[in-house]
Amino acid sequence: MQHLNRLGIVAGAISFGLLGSAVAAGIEGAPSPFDKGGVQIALISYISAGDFFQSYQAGAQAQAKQLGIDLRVFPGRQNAAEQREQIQQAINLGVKGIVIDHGLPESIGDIVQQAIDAGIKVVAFDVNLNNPEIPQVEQSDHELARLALEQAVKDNGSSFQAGYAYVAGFAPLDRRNETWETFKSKNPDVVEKARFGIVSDTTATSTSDQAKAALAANPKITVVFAPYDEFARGVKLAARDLGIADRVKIYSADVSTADIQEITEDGSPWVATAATNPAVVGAVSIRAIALKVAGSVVPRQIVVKPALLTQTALREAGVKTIEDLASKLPSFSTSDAVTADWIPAKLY
Ligand code: SR1
Repeated sequence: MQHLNRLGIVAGAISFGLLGSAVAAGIEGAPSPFDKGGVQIALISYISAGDFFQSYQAGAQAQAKQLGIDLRVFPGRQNAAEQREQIQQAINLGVKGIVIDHGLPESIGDIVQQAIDAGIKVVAFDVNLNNPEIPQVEQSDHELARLALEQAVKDNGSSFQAGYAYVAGFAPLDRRNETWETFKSKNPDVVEKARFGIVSDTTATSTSDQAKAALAANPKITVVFAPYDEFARGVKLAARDLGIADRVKIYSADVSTADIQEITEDGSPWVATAATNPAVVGAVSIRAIALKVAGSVVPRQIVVKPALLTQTALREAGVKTIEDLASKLPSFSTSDAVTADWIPAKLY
């Protein structure tokens, strides 16, 4: 009966969108259970659309493979109920650890607690579950926003009308928003004239529609702070459609090969972004959960530091892809967060 139940659960997991898994051998000299290999870990995302999250997942998969982890990847599809269901599936599968990648704390807090009560280790990336048992990986969002805004002042001075893309409720956007609020209070001649943004499975195009209306209604906006690459993509589209790409400058977060192409193309209004390498953040998340499962002490807050990437610097260095960036900026391809001598940490 138990066997039948288990089969039923696995079939359910597949129908709810389990993406895949890879099993590898154990690591000699690693602590249990990594000495044997095939340790089941679930990566459960809230957002599965967009370059950042695809690259994050690829980095997580690469690091999992190096650790002999059988990684079960559940794509969230921006659906809180589905993410909750997937956490339940992971509990039923009997995984040793779960990485929760984004999400809405109010819809998953209790089910995550059930996982912990069942002895499953949990690590969160960019979702505040307010639980001392759960380390949180983040990209130093305050610093990331500060880097982008300092560049905005360097380029435009400290007196300008601004547009701002923001959706409340996502931990990284909320942290970046704190920096934006502080920045405005320190720079009273920076006036936020319009605020917009949508997080959905079509974030860029939906945000673009809103940005278009905001920019058309506020023709004196010269700077847009759009601290998520899908937002920046949407604002860029809007500026192009309105024919104002030459008088608006966009400052963002995140980077991908597609973003680099959009930033460096002729006449692009997207002039700077502050970013980590999302693949490295994915790898760090897997290392954190591996250390938790191995019984090691893991810090409560795990930070991957961002770098500022300007249009000028990318063009001058001839950077066309994330791989170019990683080879020209070695700190971009690695992080020394949560490592151990038994963990291979080189992704490239
Ligand atoms: C809706 S939250 C989007 C952000 O999550 C990650 O932290 C990325 O940096 C992205 O900007």
